[in-house]
Amino acid sequence: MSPPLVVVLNGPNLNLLGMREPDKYGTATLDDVEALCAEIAEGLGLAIDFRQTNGEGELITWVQECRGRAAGIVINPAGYTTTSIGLMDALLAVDLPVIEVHITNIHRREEFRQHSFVSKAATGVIAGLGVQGYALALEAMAGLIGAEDPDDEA
Ligand code: DHK
Repeated sequence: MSPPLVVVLNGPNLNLLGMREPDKYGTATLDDVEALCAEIAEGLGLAIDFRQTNGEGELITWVQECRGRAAGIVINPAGYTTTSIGLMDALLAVDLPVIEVHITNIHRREEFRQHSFVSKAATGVIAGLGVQGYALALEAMAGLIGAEDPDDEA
């Protein structure tokens, strides 16, 4: 049986990770985050499809395409967290477990970052743990979708 697919989506400006405000977002690049996710996913018996876009419409289309294809979605919506009702609606429409990740603790930051439309569609939210939040999200997702650990005896 093929491993369950978790789609890991990244919103605007996350392509700049590593050089973007490293005091807040750290020095890991998005390629580093993808490598971390791939390693964790393999250990959990998950397949991942890891993507980034700066476009709101593209992000919404990718969410829609998860229906019937993916077992769950991990998403860092970045700047669209606080603005995109369309993204929230797409996440509600696909009816899959959704884990929202923020590298920074948005609740300690400016007030305008603190209200998330995406949280209305999220099963859970991880914020403030740096890029390790992605690894934790995949671990939580494996539990939510009942993935089989490949190292476990049958
Ligand atoms: C990333 C962004 O790009 C910001 O727009 C959010 C989020 C915070 C993060 O912490 O990963 O406000």
